Parts: sequence; C-alpha cells; structure tokens
Amino acid sequence: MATTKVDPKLSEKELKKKAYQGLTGQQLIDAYRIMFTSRRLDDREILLKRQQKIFFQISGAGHEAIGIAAAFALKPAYDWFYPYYRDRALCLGLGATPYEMLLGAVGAADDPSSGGRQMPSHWAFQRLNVVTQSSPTGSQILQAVGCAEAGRYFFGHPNAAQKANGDYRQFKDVHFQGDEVTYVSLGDGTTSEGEFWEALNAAANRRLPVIFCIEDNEYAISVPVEVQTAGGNISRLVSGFPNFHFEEVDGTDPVVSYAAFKRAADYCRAGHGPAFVHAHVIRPYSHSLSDDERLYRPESERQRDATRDPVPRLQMFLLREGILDEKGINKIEKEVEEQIQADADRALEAALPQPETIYNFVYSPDLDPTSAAFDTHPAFAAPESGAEGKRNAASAPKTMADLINATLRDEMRRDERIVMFGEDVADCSREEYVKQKLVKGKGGVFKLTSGLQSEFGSDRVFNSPLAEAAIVGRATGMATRGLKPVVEIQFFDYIWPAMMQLRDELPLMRWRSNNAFSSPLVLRVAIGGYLTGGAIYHSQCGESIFTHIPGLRVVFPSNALDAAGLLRTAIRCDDPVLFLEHKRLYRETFGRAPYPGPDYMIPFGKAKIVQPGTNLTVITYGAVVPRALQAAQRMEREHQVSVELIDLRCLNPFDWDAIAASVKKTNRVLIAYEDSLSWGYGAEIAARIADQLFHHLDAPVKRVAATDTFVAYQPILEDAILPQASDLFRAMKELAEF
Ligand SMILES: Cc1ncc(C[n+]2csc(CCOP(=O)(O)OP(=O)(O)O)c2C)c(N)n1
Ligand SMILES: [Mg+2]
Repeated sequence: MATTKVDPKLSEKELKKKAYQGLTGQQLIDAYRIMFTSRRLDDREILLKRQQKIFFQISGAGHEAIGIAAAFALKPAYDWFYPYYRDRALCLGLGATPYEMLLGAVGAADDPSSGGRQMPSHWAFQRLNVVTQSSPTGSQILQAVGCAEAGRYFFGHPNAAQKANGDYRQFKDVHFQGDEVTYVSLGDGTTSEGEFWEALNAAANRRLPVIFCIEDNEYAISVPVEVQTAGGNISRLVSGFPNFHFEEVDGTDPVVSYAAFKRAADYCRAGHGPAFVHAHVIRPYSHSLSDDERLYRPESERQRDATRDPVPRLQMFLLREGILDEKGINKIEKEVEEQIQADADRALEAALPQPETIYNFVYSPDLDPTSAAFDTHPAFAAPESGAEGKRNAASAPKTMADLINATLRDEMRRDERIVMFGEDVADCSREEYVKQKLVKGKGGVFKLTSGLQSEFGSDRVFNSPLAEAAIVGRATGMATRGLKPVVEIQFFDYIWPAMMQLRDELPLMRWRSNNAFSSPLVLRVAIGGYLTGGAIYHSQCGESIFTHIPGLRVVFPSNALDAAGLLRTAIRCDDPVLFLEHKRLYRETFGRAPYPGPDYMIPFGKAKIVQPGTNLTVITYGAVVPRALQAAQRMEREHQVSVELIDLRCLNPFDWDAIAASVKKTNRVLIAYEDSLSWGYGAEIAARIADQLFHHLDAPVKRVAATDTFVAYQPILEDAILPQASDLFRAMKELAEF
C-alpha cells in the first residue's frame, strides 16, 4: 500500500530514534494508515452491500493489529501466506491495494483473487505469495504445511526447480528461499477441525517453518470459545506439541503483536520448527452482514470488547507517544477516505466477467492431456533367447503392479520434482534397518512403491501419518509450489477423511483463482472388490463421486499396459488426477504386458476397443472388463452374437466419440460397472446415450452393476452383490433378443 508521509509531530530524526519493540514511529504511522484503511474498507463494503451494489461482506474488523504485525514481521513475495477471511489488514500490509479488494467485492473481471468467482475476502495475490483461499474453515492449514515442505524440498534439491519442456514443469514456475516462512491463520472456532490437529502434528514432527496464527475473537458465529475448546484456551491445549515456539498475545496491540511475530518468524527462519501465535482479538461487526450478534451477545460484553478496539487504541497510542498529533491523524484519515471513495467509484465501473468465460481454467489451459502430445508408442524390449532368459527378461509379460512400480521409478528418475508419500509407501521408515540389510523393506501394502525409497531417498519417498486429509492437503500445498506429489491413499474405502480437500480444494485451485494458482498432482488409490473376503471396507468403488467433481481427472485402467501409459500421462500433465488402481487386477494374469519403456503415454479420454463387434456394445472399465470379455466370448460361442467391448479406461474425460460410433453401429448398448447400480457412473453414460443417440437405438439402454448394498464378507454374498460374468452374459442375451 502507498504510504505517503504525513506531518508527524516529531521530527524524522526523533521518530527514528523512538523504537517500539523494533518498530519505528514511522512504521507505526504506516500501521495506523493501513489499519484505518482496512476498517474503512469494511465500512465502505457494508454500505455497498446495503445499497445492493455488492453481494456479500465479511469484515476484518477487530483483527487489524495482529494482521499488520504479521505483515511487518514477514516478507511478501518471499514468505508464503495462507490467510483467512479476516486478514484484510494483513493483505493490505503485504501490498494488496484497496482498489483490488473492492474489485473483489464487486466481483469484477480483474479481481486479482478470483476474477469474480469467489466471495470477497477470499484473498489471493499471486505476486505477493498469498495463495488462493476458500470458504471451508480450516482447509488451508494442511496446504500451508505442504507449502513449507515444498520450500524446504527445493532448497535441498535446487535442480528440481528448473523448468523442463514437455510436461507440466514448462508451466510451473518455482521460487523459494532457504529461510522462508509460511504463514497460516484461522479463527478460534476453526481450531476444532481435525485438519488443524493433523497440521500441527505434521509441522511439529518435521520441524517445518510454519507460523500458525490463531485469531481468537472468542466466537465462531454465535458459538463461544469455551464450547469449542476444552478449558477455553487453545494455547493450553497445544502446549505439549514438541519443536514449537509459542506466543500468546493481545492481538489488538500492534506493538506487542509485532514483537511476538518477530520472535516467531526468527525461530522459524532459523530452522528450529514451527511457531504458534495465539492472538486475542475482538469482533466488533458481528460474524458477517448476515449475522446480528445482539441475538447472542449482551450489550455489556460488546461494550467491554469496544474498549480494546485496535484502531482507536493505536490512534490513542500515537497521540500519547507524541508520534502524531490530531492534525496528523486527521490528515491520514482524510487521505484514506478520499482514496477509498475514489477506488470504490472506479471499482463499480470495472468490467465484469463475461458468462462465456465460466469454463476457463477448470483444467490447465496450457497442457491438454487428451492431445497427441500424450500419444506415444510403446518401446518393448527385444525378446531374449533361452527359457530362463525369457521368464525374467524385460520382454516378459509383467503384472499391473510391476508396471506401475516401473513407471513410478522411471518418472522419478526423470523428474526430481516428484515426491511420494502415504501410509506404508516407504520401504522402511527406520532406513538404517534396510541399509544394514536387517530387513528387506515393505514399499506399500500392495508393494506398488517397493524399492523407491531405497533408490530415491527418504526425502522423496516417505511414510505419512495415518491421516488421509493430511496426505491430500499437504500434497496440494506442495503442488501449488511446483512439486509433483504422487501420493497414495491405501484403500479407496478410506479416502473419505480427505473428502474436504478433494471436493473443495484440490480440483478448484485453478478455477477459483482464475488461473493464478494450480495444484497438479497424482493421487493413486487402490480400489475395488472381487477379493473374496474384502468385505465392506476393502471393496468399495465410488468413482462417480469423483467424476462429478469438475477439475479432477479420473483414470481407471483395466490392464498393465494401460496402467503404465495412463500413469505417465497423469504424472506429466498439468491437472490433478485421481488414479484408480483395481486391487484385484494388480496381479491378475489378464492384461499382463512387457514394460512399454520410459516414455510410453496414453492420452486421457481415449477408450480402448477390447474386441470389435457388430451386434451389441458393452461399455465398461476396471475389473468388469475381463468379466465382460468372458461373457462376450460366450455370447459369440453359444449365440453367435458379436459384442463390441469398450474399455473406457479414463472416466473423466471419457471417450464419447468411441461410444457414439459403436452405438451407431450396433444399436444396442449395455453399460457395466462394479459400483452399486443407482446413481453410479453408468447412469450418466446411459442418460447421454438416451439424449444424443436415441434414434440409433433398437433396444433400451441396459445397465449391469453391483446391488445397491455394500459388499459383504462371505463369498456367497460377495458373488451375489458384485456383477459376475454370468450377470453380464444374461444381460447381453436379453439385449440381443430384444
Ligand atoms: C468447514 C466449515 N464449516 C462451517 C462453516 C460455516 N462457518 C463460516 S465461518 C464459521 C465460524 C468460524 O469461526 P472462527 O474460526 O472462530 O473464525 P471467526 O469468524 O470468528 O474469525 C462457520 C461455522 C464453514 N465455512 N466451513
Ligand atoms: Mg472466532
């Protein structure tokens, strides 16, 4: 923010002499200007909202002093920032302008935070390292941890920061500092979220340079702090976390807050670990304009808070200390009022986003994973001679598990930005055991990451705590900085703790920030049933829940070669990818293949015709593919019905052209999937066929899927629940005879 000099009461020399916990008199004058600007921006937005010229308002009132303290102690475009909605003064202090904020309030095309896509006060300023924020309270915290991890990683692997052509790196600038700090803030109520505790744990354990700033205004909308926090004081609860520096301050006093922040930042920069700044603040303007705190707070309590209001407090301080006189205060306030008036008038005239832009930046505008750039030929090794040689040779057919492992290995050799973590993915966390050859190492419960820690080291491949939200949230923060996390959720059944990150964060980073930020990463997940005993919690599918999320690519290969080609595309592309690996297919004889070489890629959204046919079409994917193939062969054998079998292999995007071409040829279609029938992936395909291919149909669109239950343990029940080759055969026959 511009800080024109006012006429201080003291001479410049005297001002410089006076230091308040390291802040000069001039800095305090600047602080007052920014804090007053922040408050008056809130007031102006409230007015604009009442005039129905903007559509939402949430204030930073009462939080200005801690914000300015953080801004003065930290460095924009050097440190990293995950602020929450009350951090208006922080953002102004870092260099965001009132005009930019008003563009956000209006929802203007040039709103730097989101281009009119997010509510106001959801700060993002790319040039200042202020990362796009969202509305779910607390989802920023784990990302901040990942951001700090990325900074540390690049410092240890500076070559990884270099750009490279031919993949996402070309479009992902990296910058980092050896002593950078990541700031993240949240309210007292938000400390009740589980992700907060996961973040504290990870930051403490890895001694990460993260400052957790708790802005404790004693309320979360209407719920008071003693209901949120056992004992009513979050500092007391977190005091046992190791490696932390703790501060508890009056967050309405910029001078003591600055001193606390400075100590916190020094501790983090020195590499000792994270810091926790618990700031007691006030909330004078209700929760938001939709809330009236008089419904739950008596006048006496509100009056008590008013005596701590940071803006008049700093004004009094400046007067008392003789830093400014009344004339000086009035001059600042007049200038601020005039600036806000002018900026508001200008923002109200600003160009608005155009409706035709709504699809911009759902996915990367730079790198299209459906394009020919991702269509390469396999390079199989030449066959070796001799029986023994043949069995072990590179040319011998390998399982899906083998080829995924080989692909991960080759990609890690090629791209130093790849890091891998998850539950049990490392060979052995106590690496000396492997080095001393006391143990062989694990490398994943399905051994998919076997040997990778040993080859690439424990800073590239490591075990995470058992915390799925932390896996995805941290990976998202890392990917924002330019790393390529290829992380694992051990079983699809346990993906749900990460759902907030997967639905509200990861796929939205690009769209909600209007392309200012993105987090392309790969989330590998073991999925599916047919395990004989997998039961409810080791057999789930549910892919349609994720194909329903714009911004997330979803891949589901059925065989080893496709898994290798699609995984490589997933890693090299510029979008977040959910890579679903069917457990039953990991070591199946079906679909084995030799390793197709280190550059084999399959573009997304391209189906595979498993077998061509003329009488009816079967559309499927995953573990239903071999079952459908078996049924189709029986149809041919017993009924001379020629079935065209389509393996979609990529579910978002999916290959509509292949479906349409086939249905136009066969005029009969069956959609088969392993997930429970209703509301499943096939429902969307069926609806599209009914809508766009109606005139080509000679029979109703059929579906075969699991029953609308969960998968049971006893194999008799499991067989009855999951779609079998016999179910597929029956449906094909019915369709052929219709
Ligand atoms: C995960 C989630 N749950 C609920 C909400 C609705 N909500 C928005 S702000 C808020 C209260 C937050 O209180 P606190 O963390 O103390 O921050 P404050 O607003 O007091 O600064 C709630 C419940 C939300 N945005 N996100
Ligand atoms: Mg609060």
